[in-house]
Amino acid sequence: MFHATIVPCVRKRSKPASVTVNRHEVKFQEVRLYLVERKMGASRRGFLTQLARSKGFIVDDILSDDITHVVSEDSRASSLWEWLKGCGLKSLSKIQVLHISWFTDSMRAGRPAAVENRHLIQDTLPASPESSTLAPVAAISQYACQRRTSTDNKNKIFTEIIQSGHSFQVERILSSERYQTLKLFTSVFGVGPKTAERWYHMGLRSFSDVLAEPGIQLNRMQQSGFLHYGDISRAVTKAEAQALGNVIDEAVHMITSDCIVALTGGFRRGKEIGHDVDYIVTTSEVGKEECVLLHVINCFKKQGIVLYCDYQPSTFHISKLPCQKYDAMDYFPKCFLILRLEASQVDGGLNCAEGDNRGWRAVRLDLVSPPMDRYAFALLGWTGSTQFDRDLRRFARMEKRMILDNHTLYDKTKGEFLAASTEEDIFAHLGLEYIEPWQRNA
Ligand code: DCT
Ligand code: MG
Repeated sequence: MFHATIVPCVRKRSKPASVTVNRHEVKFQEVRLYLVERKMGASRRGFLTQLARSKGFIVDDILSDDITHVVSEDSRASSLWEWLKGCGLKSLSKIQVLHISWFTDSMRAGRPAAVENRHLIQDTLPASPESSTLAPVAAISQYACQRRTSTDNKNKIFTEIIQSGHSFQVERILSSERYQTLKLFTSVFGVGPKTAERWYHMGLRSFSDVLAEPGIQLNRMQQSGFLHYGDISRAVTKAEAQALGNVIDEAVHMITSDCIVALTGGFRRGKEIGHDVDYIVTTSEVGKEECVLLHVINCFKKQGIVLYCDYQPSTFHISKLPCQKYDAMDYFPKCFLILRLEASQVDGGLNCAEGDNRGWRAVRLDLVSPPMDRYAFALLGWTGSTQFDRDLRRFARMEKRMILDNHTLYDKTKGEFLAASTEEDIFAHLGLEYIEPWQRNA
């Protein structure tokens, strides 16, 4: 909430621009700014006001219906909008509510900058209790969790940027030797940005450079990454993901009928291809999930289909919650695998390189086993997309004072965990309209 002393009460201005404005030549009659003092502070507000006026902008000290642009340094949309709505303006919908970045862009340009999406501070408050929490159709919410993004309209905004002439700098970076080399190295399973950077600084530029360098000791993961590079850098199809589901089903049903095998990741979001396959494997008996996962891995090993296996036991403990680490891996037992998938198991055959008649291919598979009371959170997190998850967490933190991760949802205001047995429950706790998995392709 905004403090009463810094929030000027709204009065209909009887006179046009203030006296101070008249000391400067007004160049932009059609633009009238109001700078929100909260977060900005009185002295910075005074300085920015003078700066803008010296460049020919009209800046009013009082918020009124004459204002065209409200500029705020506080990006917490909900408290800003709560205050704006309480100001009794007649035509708030006509006012652009903008982040300070629009102001600095305008000062730099010496004229009002064109309003871009990134400048907007969207109204995230519901207009009335029963109304939709999705952003109005015309405005695009800054949060991916308030947008419905199917697989066919991914990256539309970025593509627009590219087409509208800002691509020059982007293209220069993308075509640089450093970028291309890092991209090549990080495409190997087990090679992260740090290792890629180290190899680049050693003067290495190709896989043969890396493999011929005596000073490099590849770990087990990287060895498998190079060994199966051709297969695991080729896309996995939906049919192959489903075939892996059957393989997991068979293994899991050998020990218990009380089990859940659920496809997550990109394929649950309706993608036709992916870089790997992600499944949740668990049981409704809390505490038994780790056994189920170990059993599945053992089954795979007995069948001779494990090409690589990195099992990570549970590090889950209630005292670690809520997890404050942003973007951290979750604590559930999980396993990163490379499996051998037979052509005969896949509807329509394998996605193989031309001329490849081995009759099998290597595929990356991730398995995670959350205890059943955490299932909804794990399913939501592992379904992604990564960007959707990030925005959902950011929305929870910034707009609701809640902490969301793959284990739980914690309400900081109430000081309590909010239980959920379905994804719908989680969206409801956050006051968001439910977004279907295939609409989470942000
Ligand atoms: N995820 C997570 N915690 C992490 C990393 C990822 O919860 N530390 C989630 C986000 C998406 C999901 O797991 C699956 O990850 P990926 O397989 O990397 O993403 P994807 O959307 O399935 O992409 P692809 O289709 O290329 O596999
Ligand atoms: Mg995936």
